[in-house]
Amino acid sequence: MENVFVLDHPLIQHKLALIRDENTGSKEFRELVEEVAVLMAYEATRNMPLEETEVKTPVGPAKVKVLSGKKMGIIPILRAGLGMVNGMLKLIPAARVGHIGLYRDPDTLLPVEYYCKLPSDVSERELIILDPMLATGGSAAKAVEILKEKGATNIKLMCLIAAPEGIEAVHEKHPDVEIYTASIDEKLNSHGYIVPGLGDAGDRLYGTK
Ligand code: U5P
Repeated sequence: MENVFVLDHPLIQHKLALIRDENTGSKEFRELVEEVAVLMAYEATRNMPLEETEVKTPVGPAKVKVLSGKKMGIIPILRAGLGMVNGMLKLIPAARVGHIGLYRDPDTLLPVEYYCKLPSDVSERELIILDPMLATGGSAAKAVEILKEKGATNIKLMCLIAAPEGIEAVHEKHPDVEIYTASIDEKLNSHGYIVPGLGDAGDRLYGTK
């Protein structure tokens, strides 16, 4: 599949197994989601551009490579996306964080924006949208649309688990968006939940139901 990257690092897969387990409580669930986000950030930043410079070690000058100062933005979709923010920031501390709040209209089933606060220079940043679950893809596609309306051209999407339907829905409208996921699951059920998935990510993170 083009522009879809399944991150199959053993640590990511092991932690995802624990995250899926219904016996994993909220405290552990939150910790694991944060840890997986660190590992996924490591994988998704593999192609960040470097530039050469020089530092002086105690022994002498050394030619070194440093990040070429590409500006990053992390965009969690409220509320489940919040669970991945701190993990991402551990590896990319200089990233700005923008928040997009979406809910699903019960009649039309379409995502409706209720909150949006983004860095002012979002069009110059490399953006990573966070939502643990890419289910119907409605939320993610809407978030991409909001960011593109503000001039963003470089957008990635990071989720723990994706449904084939969600990947298709996002790429139908936005084939340029790279999708990073730890697993592509079987399907959606009639309620829009990913099967087997992990349940409702927001509820499991925050202990609501
Ligand atoms: N969601 C879950 N678990 C699922 C499916 C969806 O928590 O099995 C959440 C996602 O985190 C997302 C929202 O924020 O429901 C709607 O997803 P989507 O159908 O717009 O992709």
